[in-house]
Amino acid sequence: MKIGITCYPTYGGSGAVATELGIALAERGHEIHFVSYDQPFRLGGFRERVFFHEVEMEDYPLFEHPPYALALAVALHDAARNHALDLVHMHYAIPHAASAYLARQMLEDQRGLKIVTTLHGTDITLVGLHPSFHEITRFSILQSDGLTAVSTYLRDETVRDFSVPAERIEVIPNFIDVDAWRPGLEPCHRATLAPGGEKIVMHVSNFRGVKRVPDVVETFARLVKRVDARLVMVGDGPDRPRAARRAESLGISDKVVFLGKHQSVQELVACADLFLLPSATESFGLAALEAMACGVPVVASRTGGLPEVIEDGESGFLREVGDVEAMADAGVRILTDDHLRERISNNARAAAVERFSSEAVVPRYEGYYQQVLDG
Ligand code: GMT
Repeated sequence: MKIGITCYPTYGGSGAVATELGIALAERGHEIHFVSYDQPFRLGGFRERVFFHEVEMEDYPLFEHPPYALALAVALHDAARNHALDLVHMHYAIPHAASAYLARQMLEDQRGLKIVTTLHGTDITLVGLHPSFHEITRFSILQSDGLTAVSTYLRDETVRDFSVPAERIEVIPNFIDVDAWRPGLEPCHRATLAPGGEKIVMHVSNFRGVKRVPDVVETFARLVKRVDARLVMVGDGPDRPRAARRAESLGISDKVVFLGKHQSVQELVACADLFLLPSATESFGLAALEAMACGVPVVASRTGGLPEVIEDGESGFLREVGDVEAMADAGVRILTDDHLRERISNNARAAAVERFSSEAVVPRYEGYYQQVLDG
């Protein structure tokens, strides 16, 4: 198949999954054309059958907000026409699904280009609900020939809030390259991150409000009273200063390090003893899966699609949103009971390999594409 893929190319789970999907599909013989405003961050060097088309944006003084959705539609149209694409796969509905719709309308043979849209999270649960986006989101997802959601939770939210028939949405979970994300990755930076041999507690995110980053600090503050540990914060975003101030006011700044954004996050995650993800909501929680694949036990919120990824007490721990006491208790148990830590670690890795590996999930996308192409 010849497949166009559009995603947000910078840091973020939807872009990571879209890029890994493109790479895996190219390895399976398909021709992949990424269409975006920048090269996806996980694409790396040259790969056979993988092409990148940059969306050209004209900067004009009249445009306080340059019309990216239109420029993307033109780039998708060009890619589809010049490379005879069979389908385009849009990751994150806004504005990608609408741009794909426009691109298809512009083609002479409109029936020749199929559109698959994957719903990732806040395109449905937050941004898409806003009155300025709701109708166009609903319209464009209904115009897609295929729709996937990364969890049953997200499918159900879409059915409820956008009146999309459930049978129109295929649930295909996120996946991970379990060879790239694995326990014991070298180089391990443990000696640098915890020079005194402390336990390493980690959080990785874009530090937006939905991640409840201050809860990471609050949880750690309770935990570090009982276990010698350091908190390693990876990523950046609007709530980083708040989290740093909270660490300061709790008197634990010397035990917390903010590393900022990193390209090779797996090298860091594999060093961790515990991963915290206390989000207000997650449609899936790719960061949790990344930790699990590295055999790192996760303590996360019982919210959204996270219970579909983590089995409480078996492959990690789930606690109520905002219950930092309970999260700290679970974290202490993991860090002080070697037997428990090993069991959770093994189960987490096994779940990643068995249910969420590229090998398990990518063929489901292939099968779904074929179903869409067959009409
Ligand atoms: O929806 C977002 O907030 C952005 C998006 C992203 O690009 O990282 O995150 C969502 O998609 C990820 C990949 O499918 C999921 O793992 C995240 O859980 C989801 N975020 C939310 O639902 C808040």
